[in-house]
Formats: sequence, C-alpha cells, structure tokens
Amino acid sequence: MSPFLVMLCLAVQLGVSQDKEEYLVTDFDSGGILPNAWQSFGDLANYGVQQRNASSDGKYYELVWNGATDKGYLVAQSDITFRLIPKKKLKGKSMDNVFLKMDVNCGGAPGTVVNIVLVDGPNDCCSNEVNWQYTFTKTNCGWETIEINLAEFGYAYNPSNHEKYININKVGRVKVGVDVFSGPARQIVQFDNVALVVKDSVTVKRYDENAIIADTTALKTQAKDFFVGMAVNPTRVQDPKYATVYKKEFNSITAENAMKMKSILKGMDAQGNLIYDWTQSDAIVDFAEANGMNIHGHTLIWYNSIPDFLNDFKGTDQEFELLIEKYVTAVVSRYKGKVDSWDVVNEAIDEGTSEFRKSVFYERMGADYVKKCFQYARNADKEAKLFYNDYGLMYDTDKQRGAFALVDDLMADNLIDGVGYQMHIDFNFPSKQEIQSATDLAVERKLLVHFSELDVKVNSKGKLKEFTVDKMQEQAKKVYEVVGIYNSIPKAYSYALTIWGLKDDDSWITPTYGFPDWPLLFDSDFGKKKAYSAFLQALE
Ligand code: 9MR
Repeated sequence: MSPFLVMLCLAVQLGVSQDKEEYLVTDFDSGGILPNAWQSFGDLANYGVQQRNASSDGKYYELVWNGATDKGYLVAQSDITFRLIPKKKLKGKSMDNVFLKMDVNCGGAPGTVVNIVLVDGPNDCCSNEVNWQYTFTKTNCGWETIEINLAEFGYAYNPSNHEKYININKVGRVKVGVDVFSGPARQIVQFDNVALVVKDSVTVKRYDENAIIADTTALKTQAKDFFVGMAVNPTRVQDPKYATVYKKEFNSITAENAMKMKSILKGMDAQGNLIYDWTQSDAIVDFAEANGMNIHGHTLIWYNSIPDFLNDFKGTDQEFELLIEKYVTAVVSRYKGKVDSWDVVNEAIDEGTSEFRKSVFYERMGADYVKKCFQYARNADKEAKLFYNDYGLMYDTDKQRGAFALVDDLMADNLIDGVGYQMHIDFNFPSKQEIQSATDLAVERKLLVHFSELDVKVNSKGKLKEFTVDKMQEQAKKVYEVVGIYNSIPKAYSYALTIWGLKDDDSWITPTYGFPDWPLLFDSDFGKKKAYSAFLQALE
C-alpha cells in the first residue's frame, strides 16, 4: 500500500476525516458502563429508576422511569453523567463547530422526553450547564441518531443562558435523563454511541440583532417557495394604512374572524332555509382578489364559533347533519376558484388527550363528523386544498397523536391536503426540536405544512409592564428559529406561513390573557420590530 493510502486508512480508522473529527466517547459494546465514565448521582431507587444496567447483551444503556414518584426531575438532572473528551481537543473551536451525537431509542413509549445536560466544568451542579430536550414523536420506537450543535444547547430550557454560561474549552460532562414533567408516566430511554463530533467547515447562520433592513425589502419577495400570510378583518383591509402594508409585505390572507360560522350563518327561515350574511367575508375575498393574493379560508367548522340557533337546534341529528352539509357546501361553492385552501375543521382534538373534543358536531354527527365535513368541502371544490388546523401540535404529545391519527384517517380517503400548525407560541416555548419534529410528521406523510396563526408571546405570566430590549431580541430569535424551520421544508410540502395580526396592539392575546403583550412583527405605530428583521433574515 502506498504511504498515502496507509495514512488515509489510518485516518478513517481513527474516525478522522478532513473536515470532521469524531470522538467516540462510548459505545457500551465492551459489556456495559465503562469504569470512570458513567457515574450515578443520588439514590436512584428513590427517584423511580428501576434499572440502570447496561442491557443484557451489553450493547446499550437503558434508563427506566416507572412514574412511581414525583421526584423525577432529579432523575433528569443528575442521574448519570459522563465525562466527555480531553478538553484540549476543543481548544480553538467554537460552539458552532461542536456537535453532541448519540443514538437514542424510546422502548415503546412515544412522547418520552430525553433531557440532556451539558456541563462545562468538573462540578456537577448547576450554574455552568445548558439543557436540551429531545421528544420521541414516532408511534413505533426505534433507534434514532440525534446530533445537536452545541450552539443550540440551552434553547429548550432557558434561552437566557444560551452561550452565556457554557465555556466551550471546558466542556466536561454530559448528563442524560428522562423528563417526567413533559413525558408520559412511564418512560424508557436507551442510548448508545455517545460521541462528540467536531466539524471544521460549519457555517451556522445566526440572527443578527443589528442588521439593517432596506425599506424596499418585503417578506413576500424574500420567501421564495411559500406564501407569507396575514390575518385580516374587513375594516382593516379598507384602511389605507393597513392596506398599504398588507399589499407590500404579504401575498396571502386569512380572515381572522370574518369567515367563521358565527360571522356568516345568521339563522334559518320558516321554510328551513339557511340565512347567510356574506358582507364581511366578501370584503376580504374582494380585497385579496383585487390584489392578486392567495386566500386561505378559516374556518368552516369550529366548536368555538357556532351561532346560537344551531346550538339550540331542536331538529333530529339527521336534520342537523344535513344543515351542516348545506352550510359547508354553500360557503365553499360561493368562493370556489377564489379561496385557495380551507381550514375545514379547526381544533377537533381535546387538549391533553388523543380524543375528539365533545362538540355539538361530534354529539350530533358522530365520530366521523370530521370526515363528513372534509367530504362536503371536497365535493364543493375539487381544487381547494383542505387542511386540518389545530394548536399545541408541537408540544401536546397526546393531542399530536390524536390529531395525526385523524389525519391518517382522512388521508386514507384522500380527503386532506395539509396540516395547519397554529403557531401561538412563547419566546422560549416550545423548543426548536419540538417544532421541527412536529413539522416532520406532516412532511413524512407528504402533506402540505401551514404554519398558521404565528404570534410570539413574551409576557405569558404577566410580569412585564413594558416591552424590554432583551425580550424584543429573544422574541426575534424565536421568530428566526420558526421561520428557519419553515424555510427548510421541502418546496413540495411548504404552503404558507401566516402571521396572526399586523400590529402588537391588534392582537387577540392582550384582551384574552388580560395583561400586555407584544407578540407580532409590527409595533403599534406600524414600525417594524426586531421580529420582522429576524423573519427576513431567516429567509436569506
Ligand atoms: O384572533 C381571533 C379573535 O379575534 C377572536 O375573538 C377569537 C374567537 O373567534 O378567535 C381568534 O382566533 C383564533 C383562531 O380563529 C383559531 N385559533 C385560535 C385563535 C386565537 O384564539
């Protein structure tokens, strides 16, 4: 063998390539826990850990949480800890270059949350550490490889310590555990091949808090493969101050309220004919048509927008069902060729469960009411894209499971084209990984993804009296993250990213929650916020 080949083979054996070095910390293959590597902290039995031995064949490590006590947080925080690699190997590297890689498997319990903590010093606790969480979303557990850039540590847990406390030159330990607060009662985490990967040629794109945005730039032109949408109402589309911004920045609109059943369906006459009022919905459709915008219809069926006469309807279930069929058919037909897509049913799955919400539609039409409504919509307009839209799909794992079971059912009859993830989020919640893996669930099914209803709260606990510079930047970082995830969806499955209102003082959040918040991209004077800049930057 030529000296060159010898060196190449050696390099491959050592796991060293030109731009990537992999430090295999452990693969457990030697029969279990390496001495001086994994150590336990605390009395594991007390915290519900049933076993902490390597599996019988010694090939991976298993951690079991039996849900017996509420002390699981300690399991997540300080169960087993592993000393990473000689520090000198990280000298001269930045957070962007270094990745923690490991194989993980949830032994049969989707929704299991692995908590990974990175510590930058010899001490186990607590100030010099950052946290990251991984949630298993697939119904069938299997081995998955996760690779986390150190630059992303800390986002899930506490964005304020991101890059603040961790010192790359001192990274010394990784701790792995289960998070019993967000995961199911019983969780099993298996892990293997924990490694630190150092990549030299990594260019990590970051939100630049000082970026200057040219006034000529617009969100809709920067987004190449999908629509940038805005929730509007009939008064605002006729107000020149709003309309100017709508036309400049957005190429899709959604009626915030004007196309809900309560806005359109006004009653029933003596002959049993439905009485419609199209004034508000027409105003929005006309505005969009006049300005060449995409229209996403929201929403045909929602438990929270039912006219009183329908709630009090005295007819039979069959009559009720017929009435719903007439309504859906009338609305979809009226806007056929104009409204491009519909949220057919909104929020059908109950919070914290995989079950249907027991709405009047469910009670009157049965468990397949969602399917029936999708079928009515499909019959009325074959071209319109049909969406199931819901909130909490990123973090409420039970609801996620229920919603995707419903989606699968609709797919089996070719009734659904996409999933709407209502993005009513907080500046620090849900995590990037949760948003990413929830998005993947639709992409894997080859469905369109709509990030509908984006707004980012910074004051959900009501402590802030004013919008601080810190919160403005943290909100912008979250927007950057969300738009980045959306922007990397394959073109065939991306549809629209819709923002739920223009100006902070227009948002539904303050009146609903009862304290001030600043969740949108524009301030109350129509000024562009940092969140706007972050949105644009994530599209670059
Ligand atoms: O923003 C909407 C607010 O103006 C309405 O009063 C409210 C009730 O109709 O609905 C709000 O929008 C909701 C959307 O239609 C569905 N997902 C949750 C949104 C916020 O509540």
